Amino acid sequence: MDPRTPEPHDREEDGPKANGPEPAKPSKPTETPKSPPLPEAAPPSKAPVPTPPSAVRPKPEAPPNAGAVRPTPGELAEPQTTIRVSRDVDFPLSLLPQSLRRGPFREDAFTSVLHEPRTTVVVGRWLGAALVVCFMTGLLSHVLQQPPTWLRDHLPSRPVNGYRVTQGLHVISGIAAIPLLGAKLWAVYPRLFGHKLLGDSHDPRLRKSKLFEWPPVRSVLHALERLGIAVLVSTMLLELFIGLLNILEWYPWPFPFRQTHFWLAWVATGGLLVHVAAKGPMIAQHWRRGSVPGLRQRRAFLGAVTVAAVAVTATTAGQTVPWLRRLTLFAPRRPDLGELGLPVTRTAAQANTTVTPPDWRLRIDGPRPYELTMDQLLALPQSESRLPIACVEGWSASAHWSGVRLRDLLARAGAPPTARVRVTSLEANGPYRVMEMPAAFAQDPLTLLALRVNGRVLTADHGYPARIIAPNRPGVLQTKWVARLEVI
Ligand SMILES: Nc1nc2c(c(=O)[nH]1)N[C@H]1C(S)=C(S)[C@@H](COP(=O)(O)O)O[C@H]1N2
Ligand SMILES: [Mo]
Repeated sequence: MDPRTPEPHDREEDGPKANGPEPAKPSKPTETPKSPPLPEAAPPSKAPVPTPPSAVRPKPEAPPNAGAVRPTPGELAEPQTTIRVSRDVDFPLSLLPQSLRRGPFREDAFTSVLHEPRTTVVVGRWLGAALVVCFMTGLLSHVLQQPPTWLRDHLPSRPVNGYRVTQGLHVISGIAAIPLLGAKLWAVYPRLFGHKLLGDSHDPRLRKSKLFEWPPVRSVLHALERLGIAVLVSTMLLELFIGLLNILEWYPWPFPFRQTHFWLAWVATGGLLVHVAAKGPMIAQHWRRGSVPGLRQRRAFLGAVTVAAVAVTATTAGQTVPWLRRLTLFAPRRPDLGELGLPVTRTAAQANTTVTPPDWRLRIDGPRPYELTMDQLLALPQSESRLPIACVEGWSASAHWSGVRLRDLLARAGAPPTARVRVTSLEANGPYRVMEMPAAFAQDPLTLLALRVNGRVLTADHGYPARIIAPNRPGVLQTKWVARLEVI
């Protein structure tokens, strides 16, 4: 978005229609001095404080609609709420040597009235909500995928769709956060060049606590604040970026995704908490509508941001929300398309399990180890479960599975009901070759060593000869091509 787009005549209550066609009238310059102050009105026109000529950049023309604004009584009484009045307070850049005031460092480099606190607070609230959901659901996913020892035996296998819902929310809120973060950064980025946001220095509390932005670092505290923002913005961008690439199954980096994503989340969330605390007074001041005049552009901008966030969400959420499937435009997968009505993350060809060894037997190790051929497995009582595969990448799909209850197989090996189980795949290597399952999942009557899905024998891609399917589990733990179960 071009920060310069909203022209002076396009601000406040009067739209471009009222002012656009207006021919340049000679009366305009004379109107200027008595005009009520506008956001970013040229300070010389107001000039409550005499300023050294060197600090004043001559403005070629006054705002064209200066006389057309209909300020509310409140605005008249407190005109400073929306403008930069006295440059010694509002323009720390006056401390910047004149020779350096170029490009974004120019006083009038940012013309949009939307670089103001109320806009940043509203977008920040949405962004904050998305990030909180994303962080909490991400933690849950992490814990379910790799539980710490102390928690391992307390994880529930219900609700059946638990992981499906939380991971769906994780990816949905993460995707929605991208346009929201973009909008937030756009609203505040003049700060990067030392500009203050319009209006944010008019609260006496804030004015006192504000530090000048030039020189770039004025004190240790200021250095820390700026460093904090730098860490927050960079980790947040990186986090959302690698998360997005992950759902596209693209890993163009040398570091391990999951651990990096996990630790970046903590750093970013820590940075966010510090940021919210530091901006507390400003956030509180602008939390409610009416803290600054309502701007038509703000409403339009927030509307556009909402549309963008809803659009990216609606066109990707179909990968997990069945009734949004028809809108699926940008999601990497349509879960209902694919062999047996289920997508495939890692194919048999990739895992080199296309051909099952002719002497394949399921081996169950425990107090009374034994082996079963496929015929013997099929001769055991078969159970049915309707369970989803919920991939960490955000897609999920429910399917109808049938096979032998895992707990029956384990009991036959003499496993106590509190035993955990280690499952090993035929795959020679791969990050999900070996999986461990806590007792609560192993004992759940819905957990199967599945042999069939959606009425047909498993295909190689879906895990033939046998695979695990369990409720409330991340997809990566629904091990395919099972060779061995071990009571542990
Ligand atoms: N042995 C093995 N099992 C595996 C995987 C794997 O790479 N190896 N991938 C898992 C992942 S990431 C998912 S999402 C599900 C997908 O199951 P599907 O391919 O049958 O849809 O299988 C899981 N089972
Ligand atoms: Mo997955």
